[in-house]
Amino acid sequence: MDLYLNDHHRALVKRVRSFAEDAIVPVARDLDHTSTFPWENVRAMGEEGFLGIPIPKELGGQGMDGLSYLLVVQNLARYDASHAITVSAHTTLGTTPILRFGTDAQRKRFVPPLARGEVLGGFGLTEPDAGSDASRSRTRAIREGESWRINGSKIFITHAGVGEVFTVTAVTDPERGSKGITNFIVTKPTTEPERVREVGMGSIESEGYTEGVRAGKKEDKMGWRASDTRELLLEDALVSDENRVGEEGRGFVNFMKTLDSGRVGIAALSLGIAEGAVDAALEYTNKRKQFGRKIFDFQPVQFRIADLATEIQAARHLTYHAAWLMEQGRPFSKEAAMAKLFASELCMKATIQAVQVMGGAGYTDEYPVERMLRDAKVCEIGEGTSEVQKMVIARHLVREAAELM
Ligand code: COS
Repeated sequence: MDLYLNDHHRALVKRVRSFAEDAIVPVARDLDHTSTFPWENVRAMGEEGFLGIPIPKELGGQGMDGLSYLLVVQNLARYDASHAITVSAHTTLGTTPILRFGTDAQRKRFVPPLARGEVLGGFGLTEPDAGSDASRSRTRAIREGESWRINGSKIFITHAGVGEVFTVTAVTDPERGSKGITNFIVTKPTTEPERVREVGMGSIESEGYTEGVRAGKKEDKMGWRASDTRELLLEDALVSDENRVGEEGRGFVNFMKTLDSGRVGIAALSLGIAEGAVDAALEYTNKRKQFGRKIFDFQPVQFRIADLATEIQAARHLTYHAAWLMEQGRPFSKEAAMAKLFASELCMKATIQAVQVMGGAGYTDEYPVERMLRDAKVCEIGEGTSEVQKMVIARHLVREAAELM
């Protein structure tokens, strides 16, 4: 009996882990070294349905619950975080803003190819002067008849190169601060059309691309190296009002709501990295002998691993609880921030400790833990730094205390 998982969830976990062992483990090290986007595996994940888990079946998705989606992200990250963030950024950031806040016409036009994994999506919030302080957006949208002319630059955007469909924020009324920000869908061709053709993925070319939208330089990152991160440039991009997502002025709040779900996804991804690190440490310390016995038989090693396993269990409860609240339609912003804060800091700690108990071997690329350590760091940064999560939690605490008075 499991408080959270039913038989469908368990079967899905088995399927994801088997996919990861067959398709990801043999290539993860190489993809990381060469910082190569895993097109073959992305296509295969689309065929498995992993790129549209929580999207309704009638829109091309799998119609599964939010926990199923988190289990996919968590169990991919147990083997390779780049694959996990590709699924997570595509689903929560790339697809759900259109699903949740778009019109019927936008949903029918953009969601099915995204949910079937034929094209990749992303979202554009962060800018050179608007990171943690996300409402400081400078990207400007000016109305021109039935269209909007958008100028600005979005940075650190997952899939800005490989992807085709993006929901971005732009200031439509500079006088109104966070209430003057609006969301728009913009489209662009992928930067790797030959690879897309080779693996047999699709394109939304027939829907037309937004003129003036292009990808900038690819980032050379410390971790998540097989995931695509670039600048997304909007240079006199002319976007029809039909591509406005939600009401004018609702863009910031809608992105904050999207980030609440995204943060539970990063918590699941972090949890997966921590589990992967402990898996590797357990296996190695039970094989390697020093001073005439297995490293695992030294009590300090057992204590480290026992502490990590306990914290992993705590992270699992925080993450699945946030997912349960989300599924029930209850407020979960505070719980999402708590799960993300705790799980991301845990995966950093777990990967450092896994490298330590594995000694020299852990520090080489012969084992996956050095990659996991590099992959862990960004979990404390992306979709809101640990400091932002603490701001969110503290603001909720103040509000809750005021309600009690
Ligand atoms: N859900 C719904 N509404 C929300 C919300 C949420 N999670 N968070 C904020 N809002 C609303 C607020 O209620 C407020 O509306 P009212 O003025 O009507 O009350 C409005 O949005 C502005 O909120 P707030 O004043 O809290 O905004 P701040 O500028 O102070 O910013 C933080 C708050 C720091 C939490 C926000 O900017 C943030 O999350 N920053 C990090 C961004 C981030 O994660 N970037 C990474 C992107 S990588 S994909």
